[in-house]
Amino acid sequence: MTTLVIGNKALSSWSMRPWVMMRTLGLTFDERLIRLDEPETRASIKDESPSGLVPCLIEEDGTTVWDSLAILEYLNDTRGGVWPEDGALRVHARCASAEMHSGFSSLRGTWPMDLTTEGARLAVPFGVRRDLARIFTLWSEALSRSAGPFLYGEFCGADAMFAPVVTRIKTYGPVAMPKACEDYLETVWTCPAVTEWRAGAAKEIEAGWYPR
Ligand SMILES: N[C@@H](CCC(=O)N[C@@H](CS)C(=O)NCC(=O)O)C(=O)O
Repeated sequence: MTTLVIGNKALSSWSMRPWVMMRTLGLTFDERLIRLDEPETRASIKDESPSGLVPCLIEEDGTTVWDSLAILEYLNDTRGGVWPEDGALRVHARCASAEMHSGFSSLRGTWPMDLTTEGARLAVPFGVRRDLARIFTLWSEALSRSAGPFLYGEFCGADAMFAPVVTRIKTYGPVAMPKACEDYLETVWTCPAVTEWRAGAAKEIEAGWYPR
């Protein structure tokens, strides 16, 4: 069976992306969770993933895909359904996903995904504000082209890429944004795959993984 190697559900934003996509596509896969920030984390991940990072998808035939966006592209090639069918929407979705993958470093660095601290209400420094403004522009463009409820209509790879932005805003916000973006935020936060991921994070908290 296909295996997806991931990190903690409360913390690993890059793992969340392919996981929610695979769940939404209804794919059957084994999940192998390696706890981050433990003395043996690096060695355990290195046994599975050539980059020493999660996520990493491993097929039964040994095919190994070790990067979140590469996993989405691989899933699209092998299973289909990751990107919108409409060509213009597909280009936009891929550009938005690439921009998320390579950019928004202030948002990612200052507001790390952390589902253990819901309601943390951090300050919104300039870099975060600038990144969020660009993200809301992207979301607004996509939603006006597709009419929602997800960025390009149905849940697709771009929604998976932005899902950890939704959780960050839920954790550290509120943040003012256009109404269409607010609706989108709730759509992602409550969709089945993201709800299931959050339930997994809640179990980690209950199990005492994050002592205060
Ligand atoms: N560009 C990579 C980034 C992967 C990444 O940074 N993963 C983090 C967890 S979210 C990791 O594996 N960290 C290993 C560690 O903390 O030892 C991707 O898109 O998959």
